[in-house]
Amino acid sequence: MKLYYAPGTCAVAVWIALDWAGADFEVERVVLGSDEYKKINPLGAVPALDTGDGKIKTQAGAILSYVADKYPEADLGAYDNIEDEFLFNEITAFISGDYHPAFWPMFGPQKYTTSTDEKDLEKVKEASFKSIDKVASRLDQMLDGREHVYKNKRTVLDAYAYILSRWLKNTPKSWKEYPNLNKFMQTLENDENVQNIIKKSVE
Ligand SMILES: N[C@@H](CCC(=O)N[C@@H](CS)C(=O)NCC(=O)O)C(=O)O
Repeated sequence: MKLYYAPGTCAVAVWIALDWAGADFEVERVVLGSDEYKKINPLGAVPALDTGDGKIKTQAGAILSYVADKYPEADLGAYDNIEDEFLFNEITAFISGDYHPAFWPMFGPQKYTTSTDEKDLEKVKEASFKSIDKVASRLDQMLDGREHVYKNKRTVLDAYAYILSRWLKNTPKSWKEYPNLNKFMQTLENDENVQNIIKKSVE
């Protein structure tokens, strides 16, 4: 199995999840949007996972769910009943569909305006800070009274929320300013395995 990744991206969450699952996998660093990588994922985005069946898997939320299902002994997914599975899918959709996209204008302001003026690009970034604060506040609320994103257990969603929340350091409000998120982040910041993966991913 091979994970395609780029440093600092949501693909590193998949790397952590595969590690937690005890999976046998290799990683390949790619250049986002390059012609070469578009042969793997036509959208040029990471993550992409090659599980060897001739079909490349994409979309972080779907891949993380796949990892949880493929390695049940690692117990990284939802509890087995319809309400708990719904909650897991709801949180996944929040992270993929609300949390992650809130950061896009900050990382790529040129995609959100036809202007090339630096001041206009800065304004797009500034506008994103409000949306980012909204979703980060929601995540903080979800973490109230618990150590994990999903209920009381470690799941692949912890890796997902952790990697994306590290991006808050590029906004005026770091994750330290969201009390529950801060506690959650500290736990993963102190996790040696997680930090080793982050180090390896930038090498
Ligand atoms: N919907 C995709 C979005 C993936 C995505 O935006 N990945 C970012 C890195 S975190 C990326 O590769 N951006 C480069 C690009 O889209 O060109 C998913 O959830 O996996």
